[in-house]
Amino acid sequence: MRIDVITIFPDYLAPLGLSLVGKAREQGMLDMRVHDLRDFTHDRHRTVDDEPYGGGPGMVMRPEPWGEALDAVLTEHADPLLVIPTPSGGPFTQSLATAWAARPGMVIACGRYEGIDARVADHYAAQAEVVPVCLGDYVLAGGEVAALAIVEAVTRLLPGVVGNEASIADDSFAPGSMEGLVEGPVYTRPPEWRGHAVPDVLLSGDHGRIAAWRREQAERRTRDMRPDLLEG
Ligand code: 6GU
Repeated sequence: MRIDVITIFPDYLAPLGLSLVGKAREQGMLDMRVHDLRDFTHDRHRTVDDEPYGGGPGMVMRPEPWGEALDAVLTEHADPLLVIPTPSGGPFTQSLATAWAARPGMVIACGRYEGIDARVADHYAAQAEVVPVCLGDYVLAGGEVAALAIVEAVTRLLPGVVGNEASIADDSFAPGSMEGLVEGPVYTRPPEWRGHAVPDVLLSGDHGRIAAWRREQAERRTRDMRPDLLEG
């Protein structure tokens, strides 16, 4: 899979050289390239933003550098997908991650939170699938942290990236796992730590009882932490 990230803070994406994503890149399963938006400016100050038309606080990203960067990068993609992290996007979910992992690639356009001139998304909708996405109900200073999350969520679903394929099928939010529930608690050795014992059932060897217990724990945890998932 090919992923291009365009940002004014290329160093923000450095963690994508580490761990699972870094390994996927080394092994050739992921071709990820980070581009500095300022390389697509032409003025002495490498300007990327300006005051909002209509007034108001903050700055808006000018369309010209985005146009030059996206013209250069999107043409490298066969079936172009343009992802725009923004607090005004639709929710980024496991089902989007799964759909995107099956595509040849994507371009992620990181703006500052006041946003990119809206004509950019409109313009590229004629030649790409343009998807504004949001991670959750809070405001980040820019799209870079969201790009990290999106790249990691998608990359770990690529065939051969996570060692244990079963651990993907079992994910909270994975379709079919414990449908619509978050995972309950997990334990490893030692059987007792600082006076806290591992629940007996997990040491029983009775796979039926263990599965039933895990299901009940997942339901309890979902009720406590994510009651929103139980509606409907
Ligand atoms: Cl995707 N972008 C920004 N700037 N803030 C966010 C977000 C994205 N998701 C949650 N907060």
